[in-house]
Amino acid sequence: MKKYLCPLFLLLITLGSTIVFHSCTKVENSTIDPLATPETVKLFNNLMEVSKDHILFGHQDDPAYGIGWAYEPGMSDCKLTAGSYPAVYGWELGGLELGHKKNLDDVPFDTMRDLIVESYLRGGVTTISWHEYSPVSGKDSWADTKDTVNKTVEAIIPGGTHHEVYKEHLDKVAHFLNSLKTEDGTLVPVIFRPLHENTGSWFWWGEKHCSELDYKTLFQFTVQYLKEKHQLHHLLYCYSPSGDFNSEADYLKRYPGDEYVDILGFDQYRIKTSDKSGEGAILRMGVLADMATERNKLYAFSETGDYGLKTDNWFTEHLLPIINADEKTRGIAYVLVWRNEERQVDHFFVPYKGHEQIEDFKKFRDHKLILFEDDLPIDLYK
Ligand code: BMA
Repeated sequence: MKKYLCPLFLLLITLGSTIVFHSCTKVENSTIDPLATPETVKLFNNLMEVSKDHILFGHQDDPAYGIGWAYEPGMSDCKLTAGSYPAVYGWELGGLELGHKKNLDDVPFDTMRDLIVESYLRGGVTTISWHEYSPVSGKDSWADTKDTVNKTVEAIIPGGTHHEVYKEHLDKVAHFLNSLKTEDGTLVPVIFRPLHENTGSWFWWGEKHCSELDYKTLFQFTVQYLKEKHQLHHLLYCYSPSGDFNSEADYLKRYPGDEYVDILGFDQYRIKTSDKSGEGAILRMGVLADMATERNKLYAFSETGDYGLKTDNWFTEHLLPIINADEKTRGIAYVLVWRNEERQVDHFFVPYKGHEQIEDFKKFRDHKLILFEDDLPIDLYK
């Protein structure tokens, strides 16, 4: 290639994957977006590489608040107990689509943005979920899902009565995602995980509330709209149903398709080595490993946790043996536990200052398989 072309950042499309030339370095782009930013492509490729030997550890809302503190710069329950920030940070958008200044868990979006940029500059990874309020009823994700069939999905896909409202919600999400920039204008890559736990029926996009086809249409529309209408090219998409599938065929039922997913995930709580839940999680990671390998994708344990850490040594005697069970489980890119919320009983998932399981959590971090932010062996964005 001629030298003068290098700074122009050329894109060449080959059979299914893209080669990106950035500062004269050839980089394979295997994400679903041929226009993915260099940092996003690097993140994907580096996670592919790092996940051969390691699993990144993640925590929801980690630097925002914990048990006994909130919004204090530099704080983190992971840092206070295990000695480092987590390598992956989970964030949540619910409420943004209604124009709220804070999300449904009271996290101000302006603070979230700052914390996301700061963690990116330290080398951490951002993943974002979205408990969207129904574009039809305006009620939260869980409303009208128990003894009734919630028809939101069919109303918001193209041609539906509330499609325009859904687009307005997505416009707000796109605007926020597009604001995640460093001072020099670099967009922070985000693992976006919309419409999660869809094979349960506790959210309006759950299994009971929409057909397989309508769910897939909604997921596909969401990706296309953000990518094409909003030209967002710093997203990796994660599909993460609930931990209730037992085979590839099960997983594929509502899977939106290889063109729409970068990371195959699943959510499963309360896993233990001592009962069937652990075996189930191992089996699921195996299913994802095979599917991901065949498709050249990443796979992740997108949410897990032991509510209120009631199980002794949960990190080293349950989570670790499960994710360390075999070659396939060890190939997951990251495992993320949920938030430390003191306003709910038993709603914390990593130990906090003074908690009895700190030693166990430190031992977990010390295992060579596990990476917190300070343990990352390479810059994931270079
Ligand atoms: C759930 C709980 C809720 C929260 C929601 C979105 O698992 O933590 O309290 O509102 O996630 O973060």
